[in-house]
Amino acid sequence: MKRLVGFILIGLGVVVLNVSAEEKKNPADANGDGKVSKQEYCDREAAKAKRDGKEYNQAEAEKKFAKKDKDGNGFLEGDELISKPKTPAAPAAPKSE
Ligand SMILES: [Ca+2]
Ligand SMILES: [Ca+2]
Repeated sequence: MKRLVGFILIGLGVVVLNVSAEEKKNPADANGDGKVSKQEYCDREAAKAKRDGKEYNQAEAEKKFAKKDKDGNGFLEGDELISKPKTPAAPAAPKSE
């Protein structure tokens, strides 16, 4: 019986590990609350622009944020964070990220 409990605990541990691996923190989620606020999004856009040597455009970033924020609650969460296109892109296309 003890053995069975051990197996169950190991099983639970594996499940927990899998879940946390799936719920990977979004890189834009600076404070790790699971959603990306407009501030976090803009900060990330600014950092990206800086990295790419481009000029950061706050208005443009806010526009992009508003487009992603489908329910308009001021946070990107759940499906709003998934930016994958519905039709899979050609596998040969290089990733720009
Ligand atoms: Ca956050
Ligand atoms: Ca939202």
